[in-house]
Amino acid sequence: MGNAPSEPAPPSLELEKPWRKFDWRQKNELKKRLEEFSVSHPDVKCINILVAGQIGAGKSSFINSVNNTFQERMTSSALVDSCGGTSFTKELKVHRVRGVKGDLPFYLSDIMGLEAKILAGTLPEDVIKTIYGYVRDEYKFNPEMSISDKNQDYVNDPSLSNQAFCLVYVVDAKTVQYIDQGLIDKLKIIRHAISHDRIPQVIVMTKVDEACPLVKEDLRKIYTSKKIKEKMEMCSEAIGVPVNCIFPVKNYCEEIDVDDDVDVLILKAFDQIVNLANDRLRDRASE
Ligand SMILES: Nc1nc2c(ncn2[C@@H]2O[C@H](COP(=O)(O)OP(=O)(O)O)[C@@H](O)[C@H]2O)c(=O)[nH]1
Ligand SMILES: [Mg+2]
Repeated sequence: MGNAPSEPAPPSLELEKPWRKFDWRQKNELKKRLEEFSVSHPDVKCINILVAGQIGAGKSSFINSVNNTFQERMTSSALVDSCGGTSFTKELKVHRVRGVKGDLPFYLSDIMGLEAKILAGTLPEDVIKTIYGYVRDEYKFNPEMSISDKNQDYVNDPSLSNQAFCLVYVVDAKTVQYIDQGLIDKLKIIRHAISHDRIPQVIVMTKVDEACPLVKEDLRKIYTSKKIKEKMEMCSEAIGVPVNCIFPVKNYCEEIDVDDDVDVLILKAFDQIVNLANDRLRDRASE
């Protein structure tokens, strides 16, 4: 009786070379640049960014993670829903990005979850109206009816400062393969409405730690993980956004201290978001 033939080694989950070049030492440089950021339009003091996505995708956690990075501690300005289920954020909530040395010139607006069913979550019309600045902070969305100009929270004549100059769509890496057609259709309506205005769109893909065991163990494997690369491609195909506009991140959730690797991924995504928004504002200034 000889030895049983050894089982073939399982295929590796890791690529030899990273699929995206990434400098893990750029945290301080990115942070400094964002802390000293100046808005490219003379009439706009702060850039508004709208954060949309499905319930539980990690929108509120992303907003908190951006603040944690700049404040160098855990913050909880956006309430995180750890129970799942229905959307915790039922109203528009605008969050200022704050740093240790003072406020930064950015607002992140947290919007109620966008759901696949026609009458669930925010209506696409409400997302579009929010992007164009027609919806006041703390407006409670009605999933059955879009806000009308009769509503006291309707801004009749929004200024450039009320408008959002980047739409961030938050997607959960664990569930990208199950993105529902109903949701894709809702997103199409939104993208169609804002694309002629060239409002940039970025996808933040969260929960990379839960989507890949390698990454859970070591976040630096995010760009050598086959699984994450696959998820990014699926996401790009389903939503129709190029891979270079998708940023994988791990949000702060269980930590009690900030971490350089978590920070640098969050900062890279945020840097790209504000630069795209600022480019659009610069164009608006010359139109
Ligand atoms: N492991 C992990 N959990 C996350 C991440 N982002 C969010 N979560 C968890 O996912 C749940 C929903 O997050 P939340 O921010 O409330 O989602 P929202 O409904 O889109 O605002 C919470 O339990 C979070 O702690 C992440 O990157 N990794
Ligand atoms: Mg939320």
